[in-house]
Amino acid sequence: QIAIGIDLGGTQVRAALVDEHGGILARAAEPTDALAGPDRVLTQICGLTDGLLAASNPASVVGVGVSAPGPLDTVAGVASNIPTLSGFVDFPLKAELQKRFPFPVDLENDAIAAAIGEWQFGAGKGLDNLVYVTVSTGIGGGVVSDGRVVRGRKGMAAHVGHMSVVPNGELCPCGNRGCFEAYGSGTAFARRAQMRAMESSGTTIGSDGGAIDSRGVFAAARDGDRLANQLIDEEAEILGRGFTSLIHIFSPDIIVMGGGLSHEFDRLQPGIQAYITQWAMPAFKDVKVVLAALDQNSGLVGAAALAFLSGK
Ligand code: BMX
Ligand code: ZN
Repeated sequence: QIAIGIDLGGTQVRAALVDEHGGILARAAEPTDALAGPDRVLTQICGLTDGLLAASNPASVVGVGVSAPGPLDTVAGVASNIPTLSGFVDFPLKAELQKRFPFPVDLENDAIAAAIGEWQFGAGKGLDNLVYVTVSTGIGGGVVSDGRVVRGRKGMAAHVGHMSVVPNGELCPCGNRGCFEAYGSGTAFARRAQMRAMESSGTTIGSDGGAIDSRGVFAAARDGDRLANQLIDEEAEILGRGFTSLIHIFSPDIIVMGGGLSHEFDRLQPGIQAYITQWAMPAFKDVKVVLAALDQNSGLVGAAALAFLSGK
């Protein structure tokens, strides 16, 4: 038995045939035609899956799981407004997908899909309680509690990036100020690096005149740049503070960190863990932050896992 996983993102549409153990049997991807509207994007999804199915001709497909950027009402199956994909406004994504596939279609918010992938096949395999956090352009989350996926009203639970952490703080893309995402995301980290590099002398950050991104800051830190190392320590503290709140709220066995910034997990982890050890309440201090095991495939494989889970 196999399932089809689709990861619809603002930059790439990816599709994979996945087996019951989370193994990727075949995969295909292309840049999302993000400005062309839903019809074109749905055609892309079908084109990729048709190609995969034609090439491997699997005996039985249990279903198609689709991960898409939130907030997505997965109960109604409607995308109310996907900022990175034009025309996805009050769009009945699930029904439109179902029209095009002869298999059952499941829809999931991207970070919840990634949490499911890590839970079923990755860093959280065999555990009943985990919080997955993606630290990337924004900060997203997914929660498994008591062996069940927490979906909440409209299937939009675990938007952990929008916990307010600073009164009247930095403006967040959601419109509020002071959200965890506005401080801890890769975007926020790069912006802070940019500002502080301008104010300080003796740093190599931005010295080549190019745009400052988080990768460059980590590279500078490895070369011994003091400001870069300080910025990273601060980022680890911000993440540690947010994760500590999540630990208190959900009492997970582990926190799984994914997303672009998790590529620097080894550098960030000690600071994050130190924050938790210092500030979590005594009974929570031993909760570990671990790296997502499926890397950028958590959502893709998690989407496919939806099909297996709903078949049970
Ligand atoms: C935002 C929100 C979440 C998402 C998170 C991480 C939108 C479009 N997205 O908080 O639904 O999970 O960003 O997104 O409002 P990423 O693109 O950084 O992975
Ligand atoms: Zn916000």
